[in-house]
Formats: sequence, C-alpha cells, structure tokens
Amino acid sequence: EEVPIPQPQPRFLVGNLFEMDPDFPSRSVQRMAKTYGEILQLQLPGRRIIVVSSQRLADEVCDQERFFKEPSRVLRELRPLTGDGLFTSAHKDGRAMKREENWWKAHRLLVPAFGPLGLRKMAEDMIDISAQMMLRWDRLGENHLIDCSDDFTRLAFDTIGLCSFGYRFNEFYSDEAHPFATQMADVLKMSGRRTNRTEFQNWLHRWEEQDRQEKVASMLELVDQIVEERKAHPKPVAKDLLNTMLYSVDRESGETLTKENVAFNMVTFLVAGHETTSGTLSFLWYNLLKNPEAFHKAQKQVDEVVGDHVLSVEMLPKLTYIDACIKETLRLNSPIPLFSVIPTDDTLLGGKYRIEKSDAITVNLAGVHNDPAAWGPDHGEFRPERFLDGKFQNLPSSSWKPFGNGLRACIGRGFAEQEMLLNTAMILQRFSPEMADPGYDLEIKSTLTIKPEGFYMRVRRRPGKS
Ligand code: MNH
Repeated sequence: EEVPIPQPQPRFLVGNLFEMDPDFPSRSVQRMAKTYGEILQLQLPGRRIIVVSSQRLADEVCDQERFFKEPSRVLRELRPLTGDGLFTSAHKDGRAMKREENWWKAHRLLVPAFGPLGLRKMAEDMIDISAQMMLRWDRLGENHLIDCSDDFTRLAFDTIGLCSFGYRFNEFYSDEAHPFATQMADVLKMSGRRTNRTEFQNWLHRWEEQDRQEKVASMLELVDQIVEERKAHPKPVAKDLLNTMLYSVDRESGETLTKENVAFNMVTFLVAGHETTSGTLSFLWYNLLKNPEAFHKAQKQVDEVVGDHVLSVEMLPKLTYIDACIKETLRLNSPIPLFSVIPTDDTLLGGKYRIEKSDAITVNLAGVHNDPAAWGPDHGEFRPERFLDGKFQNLPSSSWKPFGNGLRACIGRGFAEQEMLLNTAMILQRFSPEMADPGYDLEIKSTLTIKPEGFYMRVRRRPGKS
C-alpha cells in the first residue's frame, strides 16, 4: 500500500537542483506540481524536499504534533540579517538548529502587542501614512503612472517604521526609495539565490557575498541608531512595539529582550511585513481592476459605511466585502508562496507516502489554494463571495493558509489586515483607479516573496469627492 513519491528525473551529482530556478523557486515548484500532482519529491544536494500541493496533505502537515517549523535553508541564509528574530529562529530542537529561548521570550512579549488593543493604537499612524499616499497621488495628478508595487512598498515600509518604532522613513517625500529598503531588497534577492546554488557556485559568487554582508551591516546600523535615539529620548506614552521590546519584562524568564535580539526583531518586522503587505495590495488592485463587478461592490460598500466621513477603526468591521476581496487575493496570490516544516518522526503522509525524519516538507500554497476539492471547479476565478456570510468557516481545515500555521503563523496578521483594509477603503473613497494598460496581464516577480511586475495604475478623483 506504500506508494513511491513521484520525482522529476534526477541528474548525476546535482539531483533535481536544476529543476529549481534560483530566481523563482515557487514558480518551479508550481510547474512541477502541475505535472506530478499533490505530492512530489526533489533531491537537492544534501537534502530531500517533499512538496505537498493539496488541501488534504497540507492539513496533515499542519498537525503540530507531527510536524514543526525549523527555519528552512533560505531562512537560515537570512540569519546574518534577522538572527534569532521571530521569523528565522527555532522554537524547538530540530535537526540543524536547537531550540532558541529568545523565540519564546519575544513571542510571549509581542503576541499581546500585536493584539486588538495594540492594533487600535496603531490605526492613527496607519491612516497618517495612507493619507500621505493619497496626497501624493492627488498632487501627481491623473496622468501620472502609479507603479503599484513601488507605492505600496513605500506605504508598507513607512507604516511599519512609524507604528512599530515611531520612526519615519518618509518614503513618500522622496523619489528614491530609502537606502534601507533598497538594501533589503538586494539582500533578500542575494540570499534566495545562495540557497539554490552549490557551495562551489556560491564560492564563485563571493564578491556578491561581500556586497551582501556590507548591506546587512548598514541595515543593522540604522536599526541601532533608532534604538539609541529612543533611549536618548524616551517616549513613555508611546507604548509601541519598540518600547515593548526594550523595556517589557517577560514574566516567565523575568528578563527583557537582549539588545541584539531587539535589533534582529526590528529588521524582522521590516522584512516580514513590508513585501508581503505591499505584494498583497498590488495583487488586490490587479484583481479589482480585472473584475469590475467586485470593484463596484467594494466601492459601494465604502460609500455606505464611510460616505464622506473621515474613516475610523470603528468602521472597519463593516467593510466585509473589502475584507473578502483581501482574503480572496491572499488565496489566489499568496505573497509567501511556500512554507516549510520538518517531521518529528518517520511517518506516512496520506496513509501511503513514506516520509523520513531527515526530509523537509514544503507546502505549495498555490496548489492548496487551488485545490478543487476545497474550492470547487471555479477555483481559478476571483470570487470574494467565497469569504462572505461565514462560508469561510465551512471550508475543510487548512484550505487557506496564506499566514502560515500554528505557533509559527504570522504574528503581524492583524496588523497587515488592518493596514490593508484602511488603505483600500481610503483609496476607494476618493479615487477611481484604472489600469494604465487595460491589456496588462499579470506578470510576477520573485524575491523572497512574490509581487506583480510592471503593473501600473492611473487614478482620478471621484466626482464630488474632496
Ligand atoms: Mn508575516 C510569519 C505571511 C504580514 C511579521 N508571515 C509569517 C508566515 C507567513 C506570513 C506565511 C509564516 C512563515 C513560515 O512558516 O516560515 N505576513 C504574511 C502575509 C502578510 C504578512 C501574507 C501580509 C499580507 N508579517 C506581516 C507583517 C508583519 C509580519 C505586517 C510585522 C509587522 N510574519 C511576521 C513575523 C513572522 C511572520 C514576525 C514570524 C512569526 C514566528 O514564527 O514567530
């Protein structure tokens, strides 16, 4: 009854390494999943990866008794930058890494800070940054081409800086992106490439590695400056994330976070929070403009709920349709397309595929989120109605996992959802965006995350809306 796991034909010495496009691993995985189905294996130098692409198998892999997150190769490549910050640390003894106490400490301190009360306090700052974006769009006028990925990246970046550390990157006041943002994009790209190269190939790219380390150093330097400034000019009222990280005492250990861990977590928020949020917003606008009916419903809801008033957090729970559009976008275009776990023991998946303790399992979200068994035959269509009227609750478990799983799921989910909802409602209230090129079809670029490439909009003030 045991069945071998399908595998693309391996090559001498390198196995399936060349099946993986180092610049776009998730596309390679998705292409192979189309050929091999709900499960496949890849032999890479020194490791075997199992890719699962169905709701049924993803659900098993989401069982935290049988599987847990040990930062994958690509996440370990990021450790010079994010160290034992939440994203790239180990909460349990794994194969390559030992349990790190700092994950638990930071997790205990930060989960409440990212909770409903904390988020409410951040709303004003989120609106501040969104308002800057609107102002810029107004001033640049109707003929200006808006590069969606670029503007939403500025938005997400500024928002994390202001809400978490009270720091203004002021991305909307300059034509050039902030050096930190550029360095980060480069480091992510270079780190991703390192993962899918042999040691020898990496040695050939050693100048690139020097460049990467220099960029990491200057990013950590900026974060240190922000901390020094906060210490020199304390903001006792602002109970923001930085204050929590610097001064809150973890009850279990009786300790505060170390200086080094604070820096790693600050960079972590910027890394984990900006590309994901900006990618989702860009995909959202692509979907809304490709589906005029959804666009009009969303705008109508804003008119009913917000009208000509100033948007406030109290209105957000009523923006159910926009919320559904965001969820549907995260289904079709998960900005983090893959996440990985390892098994606690040798086991069988689906009752028939043998998995060994030494394997790594990658969940291919594009597969899970398009599984006809969970989403029906029209899974390829943008249909926000799937998430309305509690229908979402009736889906089989693990059908929708854009924020990852369990203990290691996204800590910034509420933050991102609030920011995206506020921003989208503010745009819809004032503007009618249009695709700059009506014939544009989605093209995707990949760094650590994926986002649209070459997607431009034009915006026009809605008549009678000031
Ligand atoms: Mn986020 C973990 C997706 C926004 C901070 N995030 C994860 C994971 C996914 C994810 C998937 C799990 C990765 C893994 O299993 O290896 N995150 C998203 C998406 C958005 C997002 C789709 C927006 C949309 N994330 C944000 C924002 C922040 C943030 C905003 C911070 C301000 N995310 C994190 C952190 C983790 C994480 C920190 C690691 C949590 C942990 O393991 O303890």
